[in-house]
Amino acid sequence: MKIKFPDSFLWGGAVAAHQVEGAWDVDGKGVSIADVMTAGGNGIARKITQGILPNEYYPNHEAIDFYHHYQEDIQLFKELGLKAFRTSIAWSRIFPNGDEEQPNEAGLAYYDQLFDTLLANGIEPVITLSHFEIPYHLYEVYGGFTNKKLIDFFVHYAETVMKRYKHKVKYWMTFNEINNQADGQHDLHTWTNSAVLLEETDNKEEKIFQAGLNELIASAKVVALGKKINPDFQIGCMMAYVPVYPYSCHPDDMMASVKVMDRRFFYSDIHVRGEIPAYAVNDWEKKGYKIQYSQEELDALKEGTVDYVGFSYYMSGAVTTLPETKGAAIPDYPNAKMVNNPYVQASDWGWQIDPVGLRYTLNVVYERYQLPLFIVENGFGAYDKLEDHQIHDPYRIAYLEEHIKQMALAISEDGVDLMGYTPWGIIDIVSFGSGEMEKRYGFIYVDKDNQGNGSLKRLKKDSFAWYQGIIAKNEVSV
Ligand code: P53
Repeated sequence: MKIKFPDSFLWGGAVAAHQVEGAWDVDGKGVSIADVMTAGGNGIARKITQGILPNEYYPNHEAIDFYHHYQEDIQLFKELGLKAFRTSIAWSRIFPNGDEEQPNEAGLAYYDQLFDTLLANGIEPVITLSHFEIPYHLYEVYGGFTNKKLIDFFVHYAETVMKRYKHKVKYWMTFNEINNQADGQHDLHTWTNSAVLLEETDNKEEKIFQAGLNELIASAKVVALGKKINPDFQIGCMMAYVPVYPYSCHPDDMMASVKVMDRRFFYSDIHVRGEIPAYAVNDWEKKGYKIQYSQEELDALKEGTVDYVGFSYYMSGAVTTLPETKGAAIPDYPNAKMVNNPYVQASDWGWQIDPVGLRYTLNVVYERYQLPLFIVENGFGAYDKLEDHQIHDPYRIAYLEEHIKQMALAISEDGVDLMGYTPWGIIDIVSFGSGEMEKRYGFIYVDKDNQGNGSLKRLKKDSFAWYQGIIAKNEVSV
């Protein structure tokens, strides 16, 4: 059967400023938390250094130099037929330290030109305010988002850009994948979500709940303010949804999956409902956590609920309590562990490929919130081979096609209200998790390797023409 997408469906592509722009110290930009992350590798963690060290390689400093290539890149996006392009504003281009009163005009002017170029080519900008790019100074001086001062700094930054681009940008998101930090154990996520580095002696979970709640308060304030700046703004949250299935039908496995999922839903529950969920309040009380919030902040949460739920979807997971299975421990649920799902395959980076999990997620989230949904990231990171100036990437086409089919089924069979789809890394970019260039997602290849060598030349992959066809037809066969 053929399924048609709504005429208004936003087919697009997504990136983040720090993963594409480069020009890390150009036109007055300050150092961001992404600028002190070295290159890791497949299975090798990136290092977070104290300041910029002379003998380290920082892949985001140049990235794919989108800062100077955006004109030609946008021509390729236009040729693809994109209706929307999701990127972020690098906070430290606008406020180099994050705590200034006055913004940096050169940074503001850059995004004027970027948005003007997109609009002139019929492409709607979809903008994330904080995509792992907090000014480094806000870590050095204030210790990141565990400090309530960052709420005001973020609101000031958001107000500045929302006023400046009020006639250019309609779709906004506040904090990218705010729930990555949910388990609080990994430096990578507490750092990139919150500019926080925890000590072994810290109660990691308590601190990361505090940072997350502060971000949720900041986000709600920005939603309310944004609506005053322009009532037509659509302001959403941005979640990483990784559905975690019960590995078996043992009732304890089912319960473990609910618990693990709630820990990640915590963030969108607040974004959407404007209140701290009972399961969290109960948990904090039992553990004796002293999470700080005032009545004024609770009112702000209520007043600034989001218009839509934006999310990324790459993979699913599974959890079990069965003693005979091996898996990774979950700090909060001593009897449960994360295990591989024997029914799905994984990518070269171990990400489990599960298109039906996307339909499942669309259903569960739509039922939970009854708000429009927007898939703002989905894609397949893979090693591509350049042969004779061509890149044949049938694996990427297969991954995306299967996910798009499930998305179509969620719309037509399940009645889900889906605004659009902006696959991740429309053009090859620096991987967030590993810092590699060779974990590629793009429909457009960029000639650059993991060590930073290459001409930065752009080249269309096979997936380019395939995606162009999907957008032009605006329908799929399932
Ligand atoms: P890379 C975990 C689960 C799902 C998405 O990731 C995630 C993560 C974090 O590792 O991150 C998002 O580049 C993120 C992007 C990122 C993209 O997924 O590690 O929003 O910035 O590039 C893909 O393969």
